[in-house]
Amino acid sequence: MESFAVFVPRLVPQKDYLAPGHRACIGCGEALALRLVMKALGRNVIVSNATGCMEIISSPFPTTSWRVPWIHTLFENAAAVASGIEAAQKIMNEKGSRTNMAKVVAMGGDGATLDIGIQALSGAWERGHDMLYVCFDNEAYMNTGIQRSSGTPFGAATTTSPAGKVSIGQSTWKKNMPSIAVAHDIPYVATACPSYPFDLMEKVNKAVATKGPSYLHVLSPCPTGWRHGGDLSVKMGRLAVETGVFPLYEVVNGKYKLTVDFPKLRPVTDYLTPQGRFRHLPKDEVERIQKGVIREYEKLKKKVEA
Ligand SMILES: Cc1ncc(C[n+]2csc(CCOP(=O)(O)OP(=O)(O)O)c2C)c(N)n1
Ligand code: SF4
Ligand SMILES: [Mg+2]
Repeated sequence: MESFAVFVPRLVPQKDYLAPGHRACIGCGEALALRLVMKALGRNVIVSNATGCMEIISSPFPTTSWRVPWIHTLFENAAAVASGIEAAQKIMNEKGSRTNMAKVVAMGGDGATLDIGIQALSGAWERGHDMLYVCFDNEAYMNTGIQRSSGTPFGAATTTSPAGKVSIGQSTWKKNMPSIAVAHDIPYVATACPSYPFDLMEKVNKAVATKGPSYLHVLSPCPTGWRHGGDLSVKMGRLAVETGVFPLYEVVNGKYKLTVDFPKLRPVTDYLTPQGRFRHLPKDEVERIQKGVIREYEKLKKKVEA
């Protein structure tokens, strides 16, 4: 008997809550990620947005790309502002002056999240606010000129970790922010990438349906800072996942699950070679990165199997 593959249509919501016409660079993976996050969130949301590329490109006075209530916060306090919004809504609801409870979402770049805003975020998680925090990780302080952050990967050249005779670029390993979130014992933590749009949107939906704090760490390819063609952003995200550099997983109440897995990882050179920020790396440093990626992937697999 002939067998037919069952075609299951998966539809992306048509409505955009981040309007087009913003000023992101051509091929910006972070703007694509934000657009998908906003599609999944829908209209009933209040956004607290740290200073960074996504705030800069979306709100040049007197215009705005935001079709939902949106607050531009400082670089360091998006999570604190979101905590206040969530607490205020709760009180208003208890007193009967507000019955429509909007989803509360804070967002920021890797600099805003892993470095300068980590204290505000850790406090919000410890207090247990019912809110989602989304980190758009393009692995450097991009909007101010590609300075390194603690999210910049080992070996990458940035303007403050330049590659040259005495330096191979970033000399430290990327901070593992999802693990830091898990260590706070919050109920939902996940990694995502706009190159896997359905996986990303499903995680947004799960995160906001979770009672309590949730965290989404989104790898966001940045052609300007990573120095690859604007047409390669989606491919770069896919290669990050297929090489094991950025695995896609979720942690629900402490239980790890890979949401995309491969029987065999591709070599990291597939991911590193097309990017100008890694082009200076000698063979032995590439091998060091390859070993580091396999080591981390195996550690993650053990957590999944535990
Ligand atoms: C206290 C403070 N220090 C520095 C800045 C300048 N500043 C604004 S955004 C930014 C970098 C943002 O980097 P990131 O959070 O990674 O977002 P990206 O631009 O990469 O999306 C910096 C250094 C600031 N606004 N406030
Ligand atoms: S610098 Fe990078 S993240 Fe920022 S708007 Fe340009 S491509 Fe996007
Ligand atoms: Mg950044």
